[in-house]
Amino acid sequence: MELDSRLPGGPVHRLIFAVDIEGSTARANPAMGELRRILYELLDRALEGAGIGSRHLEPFTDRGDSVLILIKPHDDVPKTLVLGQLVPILTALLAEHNASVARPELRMRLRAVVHAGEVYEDNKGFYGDNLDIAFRLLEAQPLKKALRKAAASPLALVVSEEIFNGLGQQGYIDGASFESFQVRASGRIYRGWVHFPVFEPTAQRQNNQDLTRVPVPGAVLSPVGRP
Ligand SMILES: Nc1nc2c(ncn2[C@@H]2O[C@H](COP(=O)(O)OP(=O)(O)OP(=O)(O)O)[C@@H](O)[C@H]2O)c(=O)[nH]1
Ligand SMILES: [Mg+2]
Repeated sequence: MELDSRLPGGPVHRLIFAVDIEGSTARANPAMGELRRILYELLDRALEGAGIGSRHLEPFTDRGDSVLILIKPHDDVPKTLVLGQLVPILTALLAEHNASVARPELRMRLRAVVHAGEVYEDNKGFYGDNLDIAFRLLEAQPLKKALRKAAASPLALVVSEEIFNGLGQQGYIDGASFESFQVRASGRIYRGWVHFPVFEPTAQRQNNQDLTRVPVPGAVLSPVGRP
């Protein structure tokens, strides 16, 4: 079969990570503006803490109260690093932020999704069925409900079946700490696996900084390695 050379950019394989603020439409615009500033700051700090730099990343896609981050295939950034470092660090930073702000409207809870697959790009941005799946999972009612019920957790993570199976079968995640639900995307049923990351305070993590490639105590994964 001949590929259509007019098709721009793609498919290329990317690790898909996206977050969405819970209840953003209940905020007034000034608070939302502040939350957006905080969200980007925490994402930058979490990425830096996990050792994920601009050379690994596509430009962020802004979605109002949500950000899409696409990570290029790179030996330095295995999926285990995203689940074992990026997500727990972001969760810890959120918890610290929420504990430090007096105004309740500036507290922030996030839903996060991790998926991987081929994506397409044109001069307006990225698209494709794998992004549809990731955002169906991120917007799914069972995930929203799970976060509402978990009042003490600042972040609910959903991983796609591919991620769950890939890492679970290799023993990188504790499958018993994930619960599944189903969504429909592109005419098919997809399963998502929800997890509430356990995290450690930043101070403790900084003490462990020379151990960045070693399992974080209480993080999603054990051990951190390459899938
Ligand atoms: N700028 C921009 N805004 C968007 C985009 N997609 C959605 N929005 C806006 O983002 C806001 C938040 O949407 P939701 O996440 O569905 O609303 P929410 O109140 O946070 O609800 P939950 O996330 O379900 O708790 C809405 O005001 C949308 O109009 C986008 O791609 N760009
Ligand atoms: Mg939202």
